[in-house]
Amino acid sequence: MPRTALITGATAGFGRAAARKFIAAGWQVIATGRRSDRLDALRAELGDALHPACFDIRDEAAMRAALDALPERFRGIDLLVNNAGLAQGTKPAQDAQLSDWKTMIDTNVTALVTLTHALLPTLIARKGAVVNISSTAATYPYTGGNAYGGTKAFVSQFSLGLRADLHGTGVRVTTIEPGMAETEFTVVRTHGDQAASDKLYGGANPMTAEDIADTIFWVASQPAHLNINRIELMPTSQSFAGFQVHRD
Ligand code: NDP
Ligand code: 8X3
Repeated sequence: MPRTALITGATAGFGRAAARKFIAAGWQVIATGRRSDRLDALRAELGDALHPACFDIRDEAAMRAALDALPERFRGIDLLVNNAGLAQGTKPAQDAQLSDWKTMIDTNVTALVTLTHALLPTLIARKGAVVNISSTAATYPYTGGNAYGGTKAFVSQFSLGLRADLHGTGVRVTTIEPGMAETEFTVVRTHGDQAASDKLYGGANPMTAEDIADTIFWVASQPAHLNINRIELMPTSQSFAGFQVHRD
């Protein structure tokens, strides 16, 4: 019987690349997202090893209905990849939209903990694993990162807490903290500004969705006695800058 991964946010970016990677390696994948046309296309591409589950991850009732509706052969989930997430806005806090902050918190934090809580009994029964997609923004603040960085700091710290609580259960927990990777992330963040996305990534040789999918897969492929706690990765072109100083 193949192992089963539930990958949230599999209609684009890291999640879609991960769905392809895991299915190519013989896993079954439950792929989630809101865009049913993308999920249908992925099902057509990858075949019946993929189960599409279309729902807004912020909608707890829809999430639970999708879990309840899983076909029998997809119910034994061995791996939860909490990947669905987003940034909204690049403005400093004093100019940011509160609605953008709430969207990020609802998606990156509340939905992530809700799904994790729902799947813990299954994951414990199967000695499974959780991979949480955080960000370098969890550790390194930058102007305009405000609530996004806050949500990702939550994800990283929640992962460590989960790991402590799951001590002795055999369930593994890993946080992956990527830096700049070219996906639909910046188009979403800028509310649809493809030119801004092209400008950000242009000439920077950013990481790709496949780089992160390979990392998720590598984590999931480690032997049961080995837990990767945390991985931080960046493109070679990206590094650190100093503090800013305001002068009168
Ligand atoms: P994409 O925008 O390419 O993909 C995001 C995925 O999340 C989509 O499949 C989208 O599906 C899903 N998603 C977003 N909101 C919801 C929602 N309300 N309900 C269901 N699904 C949702 O971005 P990435 O692949 O880059 O991002 C994946 C994760 O990686 C995110 O958590 C992001 O914060 C993180 N990350 C990204 C980095 C980057 O540089 N790209 C770096 C570090 C971390 P749909 O729209 O169909 O619902
Ligand atoms: C996405 C990376 O640097 O845009 O998490 O915050 S960054």
